[in-house]
Amino acid sequence: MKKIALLITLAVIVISVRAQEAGLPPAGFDTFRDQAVHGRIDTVSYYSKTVENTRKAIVYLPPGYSGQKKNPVLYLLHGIGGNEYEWLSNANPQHILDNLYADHKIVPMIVVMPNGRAMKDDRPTGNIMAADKIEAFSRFEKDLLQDLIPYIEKQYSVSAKRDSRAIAGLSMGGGQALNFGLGNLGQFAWIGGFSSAPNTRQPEALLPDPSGAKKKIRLLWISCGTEDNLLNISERTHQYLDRNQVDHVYYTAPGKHDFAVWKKDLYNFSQLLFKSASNTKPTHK
Ligand code: FER
Repeated sequence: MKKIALLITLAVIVISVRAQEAGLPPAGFDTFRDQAVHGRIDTVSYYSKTVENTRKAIVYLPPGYSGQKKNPVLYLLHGIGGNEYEWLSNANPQHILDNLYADHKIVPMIVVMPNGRAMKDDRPTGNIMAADKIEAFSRFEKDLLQDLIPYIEKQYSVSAKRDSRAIAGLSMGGGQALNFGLGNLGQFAWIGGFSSAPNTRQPEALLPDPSGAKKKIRLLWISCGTEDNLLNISERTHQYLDRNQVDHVYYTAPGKHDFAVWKKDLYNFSQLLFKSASNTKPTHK
């Protein structure tokens, strides 16, 4: 009996270690934990010269945010049918981040969830694939760089260095993150595309100077569910990066085009942010 119990225990340990290696989050990673310390959600409005309108964004402030210490910032972008609430409504990013923080697995960071459809009526209504709406996803580059980032850096206690600025997103937001991040390596050092959509630039346009970019990129993360119809976009980006010897994480795992995949992406990607290779321990505690 004891032997069987021991074997079962060992099997459970082996399976859970394997699961961690595969980047599978533990049960409860995305639910409110009573004993964990908690961050705070703000809704902000900023004036956009790009859109000539007031626009909204959701801001997650890490536990213990006081305005004393300068924080790094992750800009986290939504998909074609989403808006600034999409992550919050579907993924509990605040619980994922609070729990990771409580477990000393992430550096305290501000996470800004903007509306990436830079046009006057930025709601995902009507035909979300309409040309003017798709165009607005690309116009968001200017809004982000010239309107939103300056606002966030004025409003909050933020480290404004490129080494302290990350951009990631899902699907259309993944395409934006890769296009804007790799297109502005003077502004972003940590870049992630989750299940990136066809708005992702062709590899040669996305990264025309791989050897120059290599010196600046701190993290380039490309991920996609293996049952996602858009897998070819991530695959072509990954192959170009491999051909040009640009270090990157290519994470594919069973999954479709949905939040089950993107929650895992946030869980894994956020743990890599703002840490140096030689010091992968979180800086708090
Ligand atoms: C497309 C298929 C998917 C496309 C965009 C998407 C612009 C975006 C999906 C998403 O954001 O979830 O052909 O073209």
